[in-house]
Amino acid sequence: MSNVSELREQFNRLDEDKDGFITLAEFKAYHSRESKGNMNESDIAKKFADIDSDKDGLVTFDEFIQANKR
Ligand SMILES: [Ca+2]
Ligand SMILES: [Ca+2]
Repeated sequence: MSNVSELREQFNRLDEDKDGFITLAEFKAYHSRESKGNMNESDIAKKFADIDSDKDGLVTFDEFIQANKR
């Protein structure tokens, strides 16, 4: 179980331009780096859509926390 400060750190790593939102492009860049090519684009997009609960194409810190609570 991650605590909020760990999640914040992880969120900041994903949010490369530090605008407070994770875009699909940032999410893809992170996961293709981290998985070293083991995750394909559609898996990553699916995971992103799952976290983006209001489907506005941006993951906020709130959505990120909710997704990690499940
Ligand atoms: Ca961003
Ligand atoms: Ca969203």
